[in-house]
Amino acid sequence: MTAPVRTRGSAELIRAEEPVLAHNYHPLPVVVARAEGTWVEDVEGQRYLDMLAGYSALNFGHRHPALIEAAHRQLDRLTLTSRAFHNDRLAEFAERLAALTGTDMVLPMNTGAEAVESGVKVARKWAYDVKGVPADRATIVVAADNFHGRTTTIVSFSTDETARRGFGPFTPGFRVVPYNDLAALEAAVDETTAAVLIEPVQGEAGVIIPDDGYLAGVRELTSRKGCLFIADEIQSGLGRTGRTLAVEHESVVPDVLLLGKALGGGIVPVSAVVGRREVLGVLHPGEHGSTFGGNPLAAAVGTAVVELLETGEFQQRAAELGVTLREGLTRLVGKGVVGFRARGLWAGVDIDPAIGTGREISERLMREGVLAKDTHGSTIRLAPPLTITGDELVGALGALEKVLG
Ligand code: IF1
Repeated sequence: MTAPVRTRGSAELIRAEEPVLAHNYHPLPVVVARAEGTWVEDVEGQRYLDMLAGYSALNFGHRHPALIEAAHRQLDRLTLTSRAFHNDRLAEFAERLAALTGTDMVLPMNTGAEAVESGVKVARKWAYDVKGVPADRATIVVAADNFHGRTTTIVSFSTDETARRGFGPFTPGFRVVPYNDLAALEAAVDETTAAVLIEPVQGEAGVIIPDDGYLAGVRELTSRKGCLFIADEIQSGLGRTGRTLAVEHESVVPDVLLLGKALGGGIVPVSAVVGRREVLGVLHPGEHGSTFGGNPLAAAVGTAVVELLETGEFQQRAAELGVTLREGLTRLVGKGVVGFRARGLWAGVDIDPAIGTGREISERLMREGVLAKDTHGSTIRLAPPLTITGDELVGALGALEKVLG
């Protein structure tokens, strides 16, 4: 007889984690046991509206039926081959992702950080093999207050001391300039520059939206100076801002796009570097790889995600409900909200510090049945699944108004 499933309560489970789980997070005191759509349920059966959506990994809500069906179907056929062999899912995933993003070539990876690391390696190799930069001299220009992941090379170019402290020595070859500053970027790009790597909207920094024209300016500058424009759309992409890609708000086409999070539908880690064949074509057999990159389960789920995005329905929903989000936040300015930035179903909301820290506001929202997360200081991030209904969104805004009152 199989052992009965031991159902420990939330408090007991939180206590049980303490001695055995690394303390690299400070989670809200909620223990989620099941979820569907925009709602999660804790161990005691208490329901919460999810306004974080896995930091934009759950754009299609928890356990979207089409994605779960694709996963179940593939689980019953084939889950992993490694890329030592072909599998029957990968071609369609690559074809449809390239078509969705308007690119020629796809490098399938797993996590966002792996896509960023792969983008750095491809840009450097392009600089040596195509642009002619002398060996080991390539530079990549990034923005201050960036967030691109947690690996040692990526935190090498972070400007967040908490993300860097204790992890040196760091990878050289990166230059940091202020975000949203084309003059500074112009001064930093020279003949050694392989690429400019930026987020079209800076997520962790607090949903920082650049001035109109900035992305177009980066595109013009990188084209003129002969280096690559790499857009990290891992958080901003795949419908979040009301478009398939956030760069579409300025009709800009980067050379390389980094995708992740929602590409795996909130089911399996799926990321990808997509771009022009001239760039991704610098990789040859044996030069880069990953055990799980492009695995058939990831490809099957990734294809189902692309299929959801091909209709434009989720992008439309984010754009339309983004109006409700903006209107609701505008009404709260002066009532505890000192300012906000919003694009599509994504907002960074600056709370009056006198009312509380972002963490304290998140804890109060939790008690109102809404899960959200602070970024820094007194800023909270709102990024619900794109499946949220207008009524649910209005309810979440009502909860925010209540906790600010
Ligand atoms: C954590 C932050 C968000 C990302 C962008 C690459 C990655 C991320 C623009 C790396 C990942 C995650 C990491 C996660 C929380 C979350 C986060 F708060 F950390 F900064 F979203 F803003 N590029 N962001 O946002 O992707 O390797 O994680 O798959 O580290 O706590 P990953």
